[in-house]
Amino acid sequence: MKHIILSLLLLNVLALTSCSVLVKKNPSKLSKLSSNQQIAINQLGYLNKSEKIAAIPNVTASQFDVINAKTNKVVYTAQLSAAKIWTLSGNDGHKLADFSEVVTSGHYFLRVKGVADSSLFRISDDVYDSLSKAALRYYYLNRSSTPIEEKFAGIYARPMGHKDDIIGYHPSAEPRYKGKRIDSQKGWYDAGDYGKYVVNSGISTYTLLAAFEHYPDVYKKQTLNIPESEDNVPDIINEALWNLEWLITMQSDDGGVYHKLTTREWPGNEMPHEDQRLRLIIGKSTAASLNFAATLSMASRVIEPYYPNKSKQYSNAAIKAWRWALLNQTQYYEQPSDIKSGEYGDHYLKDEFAWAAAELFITTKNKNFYTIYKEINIDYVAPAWRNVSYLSLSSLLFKAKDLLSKQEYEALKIKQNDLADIYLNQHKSSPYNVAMQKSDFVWGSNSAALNKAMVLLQAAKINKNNDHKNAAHGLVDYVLGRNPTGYSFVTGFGTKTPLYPHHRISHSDNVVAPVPGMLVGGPHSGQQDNCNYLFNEPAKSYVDDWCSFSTNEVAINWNAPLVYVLGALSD
Ligand code: 9MR
Repeated sequence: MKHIILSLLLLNVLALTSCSVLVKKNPSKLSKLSSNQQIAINQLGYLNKSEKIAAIPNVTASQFDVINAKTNKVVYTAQLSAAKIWTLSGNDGHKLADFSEVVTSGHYFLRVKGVADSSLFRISDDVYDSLSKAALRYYYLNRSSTPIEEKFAGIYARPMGHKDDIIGYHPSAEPRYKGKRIDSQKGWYDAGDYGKYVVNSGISTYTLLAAFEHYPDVYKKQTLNIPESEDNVPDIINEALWNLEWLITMQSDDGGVYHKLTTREWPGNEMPHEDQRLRLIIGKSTAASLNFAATLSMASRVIEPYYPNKSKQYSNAAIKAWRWALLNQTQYYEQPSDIKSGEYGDHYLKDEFAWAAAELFITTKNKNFYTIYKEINIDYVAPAWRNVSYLSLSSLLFKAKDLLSKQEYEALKIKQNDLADIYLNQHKSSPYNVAMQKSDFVWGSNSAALNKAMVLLQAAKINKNNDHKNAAHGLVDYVLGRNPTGYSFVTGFGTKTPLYPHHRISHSDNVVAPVPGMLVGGPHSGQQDNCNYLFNEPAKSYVDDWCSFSTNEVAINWNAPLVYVLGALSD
């Protein structure tokens, strides 16, 4: 019952009606997941022409029906697959139902003898539209240094948190600035905490801007109802700019870039405006400088038509950061003993050097950067905050065709296709039809899924290969409900969604429903928190509880591939 009420509330929330609100959240009550007895579908629905798969509990029945919910008539009947076991989710087994042949828009459900009907789902080419907006609006709702206004945020309005105009320097950042203060406003909160971290901000901002750079028509049409929506700049760029304007403040006058801006300890479980602890600029690192160089360089070319002066400022700043990194190649971030906030430490920076070199090459057109890039000679895997090698490949394929010889360009294309093929093979050989391997069930596994989907969709676009698109769909289905937990992992989107994410704002805002459009980290076999997990299998090691920062937190670098993938699918 509570679930139905919450779903209705969420509908209101999404429509931004200001219904009077509500009661303080109760602490989470764990309930044994019963997904093994339920049909698992993509709870948002399926695009008209996409592959359509559902996972059925291991019943004896051998066929399934697709039923039109309006007419109650069976529109499609087919054989279930043989029983399969995905060991990453246990040994109960399941069967797959493939109803890709149903392409007519409408509301449907699945019926299989021996198990409850599936929940309703839609087939339509707009099934992802509202999520695509909400996933981007998450960034607005998590802005620092500004009040979040009711006319844009409805029930999620809140007073300004962290003006960040008087920030101290930790000795690890700039000893010569002891006692000085810096203005470091704007930016997004990283995750469930209120820190701002350059390394993670970089990849997140890049991914949003890449969505625009690769699919401009999708985002030129999209309005998000954010304060800048009335101007003539696409909203995704305006949103990215909020963080870029913070990032630019993190550069020291010598060109190096500070690692992060946080409090010494984690903030309390309180709203942003209630967190009055002193915030500090902490560390200066090669990783942050390179990440900054890559992101600002890329941003400079994307915003150029809209903000020419800023564009110039960003590209100069990027070059300055690159030069500093060349002179300080191993200034790794080491967490000072008095600091408890997130570390984002990384001692392997070949990929960061390569990414920055590639972006500087594309933006400045100076081929020396490409020579450096080639000399670094990196391997590519789906991106993550710690491994950004693939971002260079992606940018070069989309933006450097005219700057490279045919041979050079083709060589990059093959590398990209090879990587996409690895994920395609994982998809095809997976008993669950999803390209998720044991090693993907890390902290933030849902972003591992969506970053793989991004690689696959780029391959599909570049090589016009529909198989790659299907494999990407498999991963999107997985995140939105066709998985062994039965959750759609995005707050407010699906029939069973996280209600208690590790997100301080949602935890303390007195609104029952969490901020919508946030992707939670997802199953993580490490179980690196002290929560009560009901399952140990990697694909089921998830708990919808505030305490689970290692499976139920949200983060800007996790939502970014969600934004990208949904945009790419609507292209
Ligand atoms: O996403 C990060 C993950 O890869 C690390 O394993 C984890 C532990 O160091 O930290 C994650 O990032 C967190 C960051 O340190 C602080 N803000 C919240 C981030 C998401 O949990």
